[in-house]
Amino acid sequence: MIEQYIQKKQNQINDQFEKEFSNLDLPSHLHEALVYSIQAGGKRLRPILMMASFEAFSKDLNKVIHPALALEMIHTYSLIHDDLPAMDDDDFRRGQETIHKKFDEATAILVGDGLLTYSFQFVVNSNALEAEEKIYTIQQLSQSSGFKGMISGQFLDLQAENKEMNEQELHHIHLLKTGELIRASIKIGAYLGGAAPPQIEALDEFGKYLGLVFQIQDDILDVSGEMELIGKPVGSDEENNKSTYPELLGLDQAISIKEEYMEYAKEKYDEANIDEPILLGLLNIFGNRNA
Ligand code: GRG
Repeated sequence: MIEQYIQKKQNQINDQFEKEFSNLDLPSHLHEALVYSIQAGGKRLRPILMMASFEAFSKDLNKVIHPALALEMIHTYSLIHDDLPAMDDDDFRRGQETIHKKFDEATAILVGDGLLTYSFQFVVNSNALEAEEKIYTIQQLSQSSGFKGMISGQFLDLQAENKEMNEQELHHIHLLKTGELIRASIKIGAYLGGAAPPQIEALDEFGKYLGLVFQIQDDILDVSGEMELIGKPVGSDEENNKSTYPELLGLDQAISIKEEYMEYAKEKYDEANIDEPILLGLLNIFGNRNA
């Protein structure tokens, strides 16, 4: 049931992207790179969370579709820039060549910049949103992806490469780099759906911990995959230069922290007092996913 929900939302998101981007009047090389980046797939986790949070309070999807796509554009831009040689220098993403490999570096930078700015234009141009709703959405999107969120998270993460980090520092980086955008997706969805302020507050906390759970599970999957491949105990991979929970505390402790956060997120979900169980199902799926 939850798997069907995810599939349905992924289809809605992909169809809408196709509709919005296929006829954009852009220089052909830039357009090709933009379409390549947005059609590469990806789980569409953040827009799905925003839609699910919205649907806990309202069913008129017209209102949330543009903010949801805007959030996915910001996420896609962050991945494109993260893959650049100046950052993580990756050749593959989502099972295909990264934009700077397939096209060139300048195009990758510009597609990333374009996606970020277009995301805000997208929200502003939506016919389904009131002025106040546009301001709220843009405030949340810009804060979570900007200096107070993902940018500082990414900066601290790059700075910490090859350095020892303690649990508190790692928690802080996870919150900023991954957590804030996921948190914003839940918060925007609830607000646009018409949630009451105490419900938004409880779901904000739910989103914060869901983001942490997602990142820890990502690290757990990385380590388990690596260890399976090379048959070494956790923590012995000298080539891995980024700190993660499994590296810092060992796999068992990382799993128990993830489970503790999942419990806390569930408590906050209960506090929000909503009937719709989809968000809770998404927490379970993303916390226990194996890919
Ligand atoms: C360059 C400003 C800037 C920020 C980069 C998102 C990010 C910040 C870096 C990507 C590296 C990374 C592993 C981040 C952790 C968050 C994460 C697991 C991102 C991948 O998100 P998924 O799994 O990706 O939702 P898909 O491809 O499914 O969309």
